[in-house]
Amino acid sequence: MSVPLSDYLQGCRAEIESMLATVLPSPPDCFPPLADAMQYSLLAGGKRLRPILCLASAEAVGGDRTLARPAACAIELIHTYSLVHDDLPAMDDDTMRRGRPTLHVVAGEGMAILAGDGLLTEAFGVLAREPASSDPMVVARKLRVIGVVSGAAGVAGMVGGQAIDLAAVGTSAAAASRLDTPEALQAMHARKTGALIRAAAVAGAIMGGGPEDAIEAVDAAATEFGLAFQIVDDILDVEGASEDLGKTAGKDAAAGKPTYPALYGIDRSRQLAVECLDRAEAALGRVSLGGTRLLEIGRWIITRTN
Ligand code: GRG
Repeated sequence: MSVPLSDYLQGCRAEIESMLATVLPSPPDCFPPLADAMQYSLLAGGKRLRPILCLASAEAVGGDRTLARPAACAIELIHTYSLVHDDLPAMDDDTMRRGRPTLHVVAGEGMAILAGDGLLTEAFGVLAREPASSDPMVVARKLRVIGVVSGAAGVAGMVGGQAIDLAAVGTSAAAASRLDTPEALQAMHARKTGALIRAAAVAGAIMGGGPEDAIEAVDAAATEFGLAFQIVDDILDVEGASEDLGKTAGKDAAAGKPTYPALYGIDRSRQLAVECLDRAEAALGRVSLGGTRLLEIGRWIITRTN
């Protein structure tokens, strides 16, 4: 009998938190203020959705989740860097994240930029080094995961999505109109938020040694999870309270950003998120794998309140 989802999430989080606490270089290898800045953002909580998805995907394909743990943590480092940079005055200019003042508020903009750079770079060091093994099979999986993660984090993924989003913010009608169709909005989010969520699941399935059809099914399901995550994020920006979210609520509307609730209304947006889950279920059902936990995580994504 499998454990309830809440216990499962708690177990994954404990595993991830203990690795995150030791994964970054510390003094004397790292300049102390830089080490403090990286730790400040990395160890500030957060749902740890991406690493959990990574571990659960390794298990869903019948693999050992400990092999996926370094990739899970590396992806959380990359996610944290993206939040630090996104919060900068030059981007979203936010003062609250994960229930704390944002890094640039406490450490200054320069140090926040460097901490983000450090988190991103160290993530690839972790992916290359761990799990430490000379087994050619493990080495080949690690190399493939490095390709998947760099693709998702880079210009064809998160960085590219952020650039498209940034270019659509402005006073000109031309800028605003760049994201005002459902297709354009979805394509931007698939890169900006979806790509890393997808990469987390695919990395787990690869490290877990899944067969190709299982990796593809996990990829298809995680693509739906990524979209559902963004739809719910937009809904929470309208309905959530800043204290629950740990970040400033209502920013999208205040900035006049195109969002799912703005395009479809709240009820239809909720329905769209449920439809993502249905498609994820269908994708996982096409191959025989232990996808039940992944679907539970999908349900958590659409019912979450922060
Ligand atoms: C700066 C290159 C660069 C990219 C930034 C993802 C992103 C790209 C910025 C984040 C902006 C944002 C708030 C997007 C909404 C979706 C999102 C990624 C929310 C934060 O992720 P959660 O909810 O955060 O998983 P926690 O704190 O729980 O890890």
